[in-house]
Amino acid sequence: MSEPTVLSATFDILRAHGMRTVFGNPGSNELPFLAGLPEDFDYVLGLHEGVVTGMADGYSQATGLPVLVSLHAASGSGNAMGALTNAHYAHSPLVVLAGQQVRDTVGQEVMLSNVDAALLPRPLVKHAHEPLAASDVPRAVSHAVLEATTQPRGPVYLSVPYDDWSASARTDDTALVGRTVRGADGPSADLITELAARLDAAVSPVLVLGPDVDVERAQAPAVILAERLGAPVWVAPSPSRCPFPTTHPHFRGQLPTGRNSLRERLEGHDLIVVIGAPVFRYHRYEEGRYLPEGARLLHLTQDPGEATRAPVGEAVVTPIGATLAALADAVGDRGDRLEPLAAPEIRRVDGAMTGEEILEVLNEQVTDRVTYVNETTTLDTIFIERVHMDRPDMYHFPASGGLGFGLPAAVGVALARPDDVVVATVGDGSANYGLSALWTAAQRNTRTVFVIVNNGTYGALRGFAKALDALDAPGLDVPGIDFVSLAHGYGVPASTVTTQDEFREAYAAALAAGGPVLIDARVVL
Ligand code: TZD
Ligand code: CA
Repeated sequence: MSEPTVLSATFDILRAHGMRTVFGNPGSNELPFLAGLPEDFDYVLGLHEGVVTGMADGYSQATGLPVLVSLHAASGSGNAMGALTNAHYAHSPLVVLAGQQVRDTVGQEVMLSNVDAALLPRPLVKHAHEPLAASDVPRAVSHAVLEATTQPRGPVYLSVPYDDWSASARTDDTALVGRTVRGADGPSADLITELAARLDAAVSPVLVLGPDVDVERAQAPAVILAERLGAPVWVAPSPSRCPFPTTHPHFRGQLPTGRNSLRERLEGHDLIVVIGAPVFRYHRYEEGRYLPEGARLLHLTQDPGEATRAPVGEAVVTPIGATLAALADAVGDRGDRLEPLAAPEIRRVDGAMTGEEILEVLNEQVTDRVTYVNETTTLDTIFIERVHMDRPDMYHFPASGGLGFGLPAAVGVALARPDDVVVATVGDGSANYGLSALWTAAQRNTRTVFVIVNNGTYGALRGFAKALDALDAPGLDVPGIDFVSLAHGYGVPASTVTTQDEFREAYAAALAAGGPVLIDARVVL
């Protein structure tokens, strides 16, 4: 066997962490790394770094594993920054490996030097580094992966000069392969007893659940907790995942993103228990108080940053899954069960299709092998309220609101779950930020149904323009985009539909297809 090199030691570490699927877009600096890629690794090429990173984000969310992203120097990293905002707020453990020029030429700023590499991706990564010597690269790779996967999880960044890869590895680098990092203990018996007593003492508790409940696969204990408390359940604003079955009778919907409208929904409750979400991820600015009169807020999160920056409430930093499971057991059963809300009216317009009618068809044709990726900014709130999702891990939305996640993440989820169908409902505006993911979908023949919810405009911005008295703003419409031709250009079969019946038929065929299909669904705003 040949002497271990920095490169071979790196692949051993990646393999030990289950990181054999690499998403990338290459350049000269990365070629020495890529040329050594072992046969059991799979390099998934994306044509733009935002798409590469979005695919990796989807793949990581669907597998729960850290994922290596190979990017080209500063320019490739720069292109990935928008997608990194989503990975950051989704707590996705992406390990971004950026290729650097030859170590001793970076100071001269030769072409494709990544000057001040560790500074570049801040503040979107929790850790950024460029090792000071080739011999430190394997340790730095191990460090980066452990940092990404330790709570709060999130993307990290490592810049490696390309002449480092062929250097000899240190003998004790082999020990890096077995390293793990665990948090301190889970929730203590004392903590659970104290929290359960607070919940039992509340007259009218309400649960507000966030994406980390879904990340931790803790929907089942959340259901038990809600039932035993007789408590309604809301999804915290701007959710990137769906933490509670939307078909459950206690489900009340998604909290709005403005202070006043949110507070009004929680009126009448004396204890608001927020689990696995920030308090709160507001979007629309409304001057007003955070909580209803007399209400207390208890915040259970595993992100110390979420805990420290919240404007109200009492926070406990604790693992969400274990805490929910213990609390579900510990609280008393009040015997109160809630009636489900009445089904909402579906808006219909003569001779045209509405977005709500699209969601209706998703419900008609749902199977237990569907995952949704949604990036329709006018349907974002009602998607969770209306679409029947009775399984965990069934819904993704860009976690920071940074568009360009939908199409790439759908491809990433589909690559991670080849037996499922991923349905990506994406606005006609949003689609353009990640369009070239269609190419990877075609090349990999992923089972993805891309539904372009096409209203010809940046619909959400029209709503904001009204609220902000900025209706004269230019650049709000996006007419003249031929998605069918674009899809064909990337190798994806596509058609246009203009009525709900046409959509119903096209959608059924797309679900049954063995590969990617795009439906350009024309809707009225
Ligand atoms: N650029 C990026 C990367 N992210 C963003 N969030 C925006 C711009 C701003 N933006 C929004 O926040 S919503 C939106 C934009 C441009 C309109 C999206 O239009 P759409 O969806 O066609 O995808 P709707 O349903 O018509 O709103
Ligand atoms: Ca639109």
